[in-house]
Amino acid sequence: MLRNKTISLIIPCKNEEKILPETLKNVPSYVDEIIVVDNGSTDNSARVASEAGAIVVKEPRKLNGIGYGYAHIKGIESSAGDYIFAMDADDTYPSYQIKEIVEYMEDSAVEVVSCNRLPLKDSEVISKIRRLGIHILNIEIALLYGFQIKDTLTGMWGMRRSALPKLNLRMGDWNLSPEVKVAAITNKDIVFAEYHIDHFAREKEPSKQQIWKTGLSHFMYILKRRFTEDSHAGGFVYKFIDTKWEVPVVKGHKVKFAI
Ligand SMILES: Nc1nc2c(ncn2[C@@H]2O[C@H](COP(=O)(O)OP(=O)(O)OP(=O)(O)O)[C@@H](O)[C@H]2O)c(=O)[nH]1
Ligand SMILES: [Mg+2]
Repeated sequence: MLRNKTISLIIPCKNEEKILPETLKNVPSYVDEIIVVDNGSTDNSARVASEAGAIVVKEPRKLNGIGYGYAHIKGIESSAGDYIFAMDADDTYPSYQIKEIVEYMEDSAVEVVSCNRLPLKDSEVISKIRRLGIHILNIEIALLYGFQIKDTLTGMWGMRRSALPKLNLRMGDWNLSPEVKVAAITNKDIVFAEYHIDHFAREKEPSKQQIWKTGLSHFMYILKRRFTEDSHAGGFVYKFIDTKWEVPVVKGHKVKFAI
């Protein structure tokens, strides 16, 4: 608990038994509940998590073989905190920064914080090709939505419970990650900000990420979403496709900024 507010931390997990104890050990004691959402692990991740004191929830659903988004959605449904944070199981995100982020949110009107990894202190931590992919998606969002985000794909974020119904998160696969940011940016009732965090290299467990496939899926998701459910949104490209050459201002782009 911080400033009388309870904090839930959701950790999606698939086969991370070697690194999970380290990740959980590093979570500060002011975090009220840690929910590890196991999505079909074939190793001892679930046992390791419950031995470390986490609540373990199972979520079997997958979309195209990936259950990352379903795991987050299940974790949110199972959580009770005033603040809901999320991060990966692979000990690459700084749970020790949750305190400063909550204080920052408490002292401002910010409702959703995306924890931006860039620029990195150690450039080796995310490969060049992945960083290029992140920049391409950042540019895509800037062109389509007129908002400059610095890290579309961070796996760490925090939000007040009040933001949840407004975000309406639905993506079951990896696209939940860009969905969180785009949903927050486009919602006129959500005050969104990025917050610069530390980031570390994945160790002990090998990466199972298929970066080209996932990257293309993100690109298509952001593009499709802009012309379907976000067709009201403004954006740089809009003036080229709107015959009146008007750039609509998205109402409520109040405090969309980065620190
Ligand atoms: N619930 C669930 N979690 C998954 C799934 N695949 C991966 N995860 C977890 O989601 C988080 C992010 O996955 P990562 O493999 O770290 O993805 P990444 O950070 O993009 O790439 P690497 O760290 O290089 O592998 C980790 O905590 C994984 O254990 C899945 O299908 N279901
Ligand atoms: Mg990772």
